[in-house]
Amino acid sequence: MAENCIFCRIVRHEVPSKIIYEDDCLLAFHDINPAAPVHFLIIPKAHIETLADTQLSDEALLGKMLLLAPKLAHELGCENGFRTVINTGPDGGQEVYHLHMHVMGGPRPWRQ
Ligand code: DGP
Repeated sequence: MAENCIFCRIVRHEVPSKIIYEDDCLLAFHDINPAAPVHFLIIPKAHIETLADTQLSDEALLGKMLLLAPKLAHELGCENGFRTVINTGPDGGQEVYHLHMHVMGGPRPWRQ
């Protein structure tokens, strides 16, 4: 856990968020600035800064993140598909340095 990381603070329930899903290793919550009618983030509870920092030992965690995306997208009504995005590093446009997967869906057009 990183003391001042906004997503670690959401994991600790210190900062309010609209939580969709929580288990022992993952948290999913609605993005504060949605780019699509459905836009949520899936994060590991552990503070991993970027996808580029993951190790072979994170294989199961990354698999769980990917498997959770279609399950939650379906539950939130994304019947016609969805987009998954993991921004990584400055050139990837990453703003929050706690690994997160964007899941976006719903009727188009979207903002992005
Ligand atoms: P990026 O690092 O560019 O992949 O995107 C970070 C996303 O995190 C951005 O879409 C907005 C979202 N976000 C940033 N701060 C908060 C917050 O405090 N609460 C929520 N729910 N989302 C946040």
